[in-house]
Amino acid sequence: MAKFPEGFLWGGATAANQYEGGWNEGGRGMTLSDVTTGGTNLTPRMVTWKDKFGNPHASPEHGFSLPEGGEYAVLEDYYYPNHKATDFYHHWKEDIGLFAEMGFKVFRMSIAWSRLFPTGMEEEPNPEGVQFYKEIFEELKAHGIEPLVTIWHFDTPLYLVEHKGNWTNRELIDLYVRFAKTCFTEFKGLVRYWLTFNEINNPIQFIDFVEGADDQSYQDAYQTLHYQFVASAKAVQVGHEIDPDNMIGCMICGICNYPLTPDPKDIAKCIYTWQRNLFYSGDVQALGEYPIFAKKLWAEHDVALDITQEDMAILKAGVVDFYSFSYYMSNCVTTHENTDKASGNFVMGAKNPYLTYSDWGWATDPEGLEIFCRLVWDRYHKPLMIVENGLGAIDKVEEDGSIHDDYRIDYLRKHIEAMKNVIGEGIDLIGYTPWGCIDLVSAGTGEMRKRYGFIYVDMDDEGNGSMNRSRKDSFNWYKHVIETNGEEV
Ligand code: P53
Repeated sequence: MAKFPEGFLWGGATAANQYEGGWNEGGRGMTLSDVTTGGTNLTPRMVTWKDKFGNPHASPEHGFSLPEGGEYAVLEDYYYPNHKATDFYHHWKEDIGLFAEMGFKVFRMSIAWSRLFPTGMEEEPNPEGVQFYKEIFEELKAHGIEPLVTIWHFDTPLYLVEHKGNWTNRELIDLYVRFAKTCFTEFKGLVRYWLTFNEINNPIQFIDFVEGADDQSYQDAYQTLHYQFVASAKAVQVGHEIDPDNMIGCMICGICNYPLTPDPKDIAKCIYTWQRNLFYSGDVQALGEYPIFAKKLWAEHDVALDITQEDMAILKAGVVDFYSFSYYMSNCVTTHENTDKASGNFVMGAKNPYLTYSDWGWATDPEGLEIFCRLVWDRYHKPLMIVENGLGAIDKVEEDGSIHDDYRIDYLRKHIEAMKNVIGEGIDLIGYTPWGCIDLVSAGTGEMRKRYGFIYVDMDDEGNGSMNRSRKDSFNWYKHVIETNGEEV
């Protein structure tokens, strides 16, 4: 029976915009999530804004771009779940204490760009922001917990989105690099493990969700990716210069794709999906150059990218040290008419009759995790880290305050067994940080009720609740898993 290696990094994962809160405290600037409302499984989150006459509007977030003269706005009649999120800002000491109680070796969190650079344009970082994170990293160290820091987790400062054209503007590269360099410098000696961009492949992976996506949408998605690849590669170089001990990884949204039928057309479409959604980004970040099929992908939508010779050299010199990914589910692709669709947030493939689905339409598939690990290991030969995994579910608090989340334990157990299998095959898997180790706001729907945590936070979709923390059954279960280094799951 395979064993987890000594020093395996067990822990949990979060992100600033979904967990931290304190949106208007400590000198923090705004991000897009501060003007995004809550949604549900099947109704989109809305972005709120004012037109040039000052009239208020709310528009579905996907594919939204601000009309001429408009500006993003926080409107009175709406609730914005990310403002307070689950308030790490005021609970960090208590929360880190709970992570330590579970025996975490690593804790994944992100640094809010707009807390260090409120608009993204400042020359110097906001000292209060730097101090905030420094104290957190020191607290983690005091508990023997290694921080794993995501530099960008979807939260570009709103100013850059509104006034600079977001990531379709080359200027964002240097602004990001200044931010990343600040992180490497200020937190040197405290943080060793870094991820440059969370789920960098999403703009192209989820483009099929953007209603009315046209060639311009593809142009923007591929250009965004290119500038982020260059920014990431520059950050990797800078990070290594500042501290050669830094381990800097990419982070890919890992979905395992299957063909629905043995029709060769379905197989071809499945391979295409792996290439476009996964290998396109992974190859650039882990191998340092665009794959051969990139040209074909661009040509499909008449995409003409701004790529310079210098960019190519930067990509080559900024290859990541390890490959990290999120893994929640698999997906079926087909060229055939099919009426049995899996539906939910970020899911629209054919339904897989061999799998069960979560309340949000995500297919539980631990076997898919094994397949994913084998494919990316064979391709990159870089250490792998699973930096998100978990089951979003509604939890019931019993009268005595206990929470019996055996469905979550069951999901995680199966995925840990899958990890054990691939480790047994010789794959170098170095860590596991299940998502939302403490309850936080869902990225896809903005809901609180879609919970992932070992730790429950008393807060609902409308913003009512005490923010009190409590241990779910999974808390003690995971503590035991870590204690036995995965021997007893
Ligand atoms: P939520 C879609 C599909 C897979 C992963 O997602 C995704 C998304 C975007 O929603 O994102 C990652 O909160 C992301 C986290 C996010 C987590 O998955 O929609 O890195 O920020 O919270 C779970 O249930």
